[in-house]
Amino acid sequence: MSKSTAPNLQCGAKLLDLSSPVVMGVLNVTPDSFSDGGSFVGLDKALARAGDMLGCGAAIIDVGGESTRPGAAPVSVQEELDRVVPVVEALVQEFQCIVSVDTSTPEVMLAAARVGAGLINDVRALQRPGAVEVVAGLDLPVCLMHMQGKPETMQKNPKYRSIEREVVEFFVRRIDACLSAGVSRQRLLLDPGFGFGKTLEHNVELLSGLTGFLSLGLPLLVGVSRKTMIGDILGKPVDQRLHGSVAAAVLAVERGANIVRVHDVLETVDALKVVAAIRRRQVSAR
Ligand code: 8Y7
Repeated sequence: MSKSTAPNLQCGAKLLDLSSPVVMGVLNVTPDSFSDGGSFVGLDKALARAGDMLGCGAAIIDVGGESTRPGAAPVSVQEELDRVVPVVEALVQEFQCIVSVDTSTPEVMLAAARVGAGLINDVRALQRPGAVEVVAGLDLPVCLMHMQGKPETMQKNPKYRSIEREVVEFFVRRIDACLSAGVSRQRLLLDPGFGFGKTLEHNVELLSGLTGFLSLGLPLLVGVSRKTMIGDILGKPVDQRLHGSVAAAVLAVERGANIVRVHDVLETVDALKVVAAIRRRQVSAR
């Protein structure tokens, strides 16, 4: 078992306790989101969905307005702002939770921070022009995710000499870029980016060897929920990947993940409560 050594994370005005693993609930606000068909585009629906996930025990709501699914239509800065910022603002006002913004766009990072976002989740690890500078001017943590290639083409024959080594090398480069720009180490989280320029074998190797990333000394975020890797293992479509996703989340936490990004909050929170009870070697109903 890997014991978490992650400290608390200051997320703007709120403190995220990472002494035990927490669940981040996915809130897509795209019209083309693959697993919820864009059914949460309206503000009311987004708030209701977030409220459900918080009631089920999510600690963070991750709001995303850009689909990174291969072949997804690109979104303009203005459109992303229009989709994301009102939802972030409403969530911050309505709920006592940490709102994460899933974006690579500096303008969206800035606008979301201004309305109270507590975390930046960037699948491009602040590589868009201006992103690292904008984050340096904010006081928020940021998740640096690994991706090989670009969303449009990343699943066309991804190749690595050694995936674990290459992902670590990427993390080291991006951590250095952040430190150079004035983003302190205490603000960084890492994510190997399951499914982002990776075959099934690559994903399995990464999850199996997740403890290898702990040596970087930063909190780990993992997103495997409903992904193709689960579907490929099971031979099942996206609406039948719940149990496989929960199993993968449990294994990620057991290997040291501090945050798991999921669609199915209730089921994942229950599974992690059982994990926590076994870790404490005591059982208590709560
Ligand atoms: C991840 C993510 C997605 C992930 C982090 C999906 C936005 C695809 N996946 N962010 N975003 N990690 N940090 O299937 O694995 O949810 S979008």
